Amino acid sequence: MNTEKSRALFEEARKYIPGGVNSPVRAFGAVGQTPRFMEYAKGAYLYDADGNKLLDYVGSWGPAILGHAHPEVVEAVRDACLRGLTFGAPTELETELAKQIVEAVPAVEQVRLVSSGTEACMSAIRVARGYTGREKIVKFRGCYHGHSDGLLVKAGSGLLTGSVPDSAGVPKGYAETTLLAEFNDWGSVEALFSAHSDIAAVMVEPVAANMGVVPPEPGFLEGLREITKRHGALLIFDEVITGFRVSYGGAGSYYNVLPDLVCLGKIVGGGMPLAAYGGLREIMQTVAPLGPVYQAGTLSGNPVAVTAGITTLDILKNHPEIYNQLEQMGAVLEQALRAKGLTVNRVGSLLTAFFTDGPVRSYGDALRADTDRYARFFAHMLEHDIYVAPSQFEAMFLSADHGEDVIRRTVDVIEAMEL
Ligand code: KE4
Repeated sequence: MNTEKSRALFEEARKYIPGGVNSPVRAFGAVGQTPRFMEYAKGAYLYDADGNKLLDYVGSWGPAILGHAHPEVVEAVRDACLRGLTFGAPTELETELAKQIVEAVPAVEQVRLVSSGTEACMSAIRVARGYTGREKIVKFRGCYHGHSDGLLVKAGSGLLTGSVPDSAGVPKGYAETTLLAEFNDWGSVEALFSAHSDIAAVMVEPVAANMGVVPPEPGFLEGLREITKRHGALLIFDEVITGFRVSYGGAGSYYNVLPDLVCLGKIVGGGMPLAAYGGLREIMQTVAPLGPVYQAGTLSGNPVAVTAGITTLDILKNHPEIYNQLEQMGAVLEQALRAKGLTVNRVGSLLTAFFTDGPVRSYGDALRADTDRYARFFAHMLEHDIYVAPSQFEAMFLSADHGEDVIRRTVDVIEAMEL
């Protein structure tokens, strides 16, 4: 595969951008390759600067559930641009998207639109602290909720990829108010509630996807719901990945567990910089200008990004067969990877192949994966023009454009793999 142009572009980028990328996981550090610089994308494919056509299983880390450059979304965004990019004033469009989210996500009675998943999670934590008057939060080792200071403690995603789960620059005080539990280990949560009476909230990815995909064990989410209720703490589902991914109603609907607050991102913005947090009306009334919890944003709810979100959710709502297709294609891919002796965790169109023996049901299990073998898997797939996540601790994402022919070709490449 010719990568000359990407190499040159990467060298130039590194002169002006730290690491040559605007988000660390894109640098391909864990797989020891030159990141491919993309020129455009369409459907299930990315087209890089060297003219390589790559079958995409990253999907921009989740947003591209309809495939890249869906014609209806692109047309709606183009029309919105012609009416102005941002007003800094309320629009009817924001109410329309807010209503779609409220109607889709059971726990959400009111919602605030923001510009990134990080902002959504950071704001939800502030609301939980403002609403309960308590300071401490519980997160799970290996879960990632964006890069706000208090949540960058033993985080997943790019931190795990670089095997440094704590960031420099986070004041000690933040780390002291962030308590760590083990995903799928309800006892580790109970121990924290026994030791701390001032826990404001438990934040969890209902399907962990930043240590690789690790689904909740039966009863785990229900257990978090019970213990937070019992102790007067809030349960926050970070559905930035799972929202509108594992089902139209997200993981709360899929597992029938109702949190108090929900964070959304990626799909909800249709690929544009848009995210959201929302929950019970009583809790959301604490948000300014109504209540004492301040949160704001120049580009929050801007009409172009909101239009992309509205159009995307409309298509997903009006075509529920998309989720059936995603489930079926995900199952075929899972089977092919299992046949190679890999441990595969999957929920619908979200999956990870772990290079390890035995089940992966926790952060500790995930850490035992052989990242060198994963790097060889990555190289094998890329040699066959298939683009998977450049890290063992991320997920594969399918889209509505990953039809049978695409999956069949992927299965053939997997079957030919010798790792
Ligand atoms: P953003 O700030 O990147 O929009 O969202 C942060 C975030 C919050 N919550 C969850 C569950 C997330 O997965 C993310 C971001 N996901 C990563 C990939 N695992 C984004 C990719 C990147 O950092 O470049």
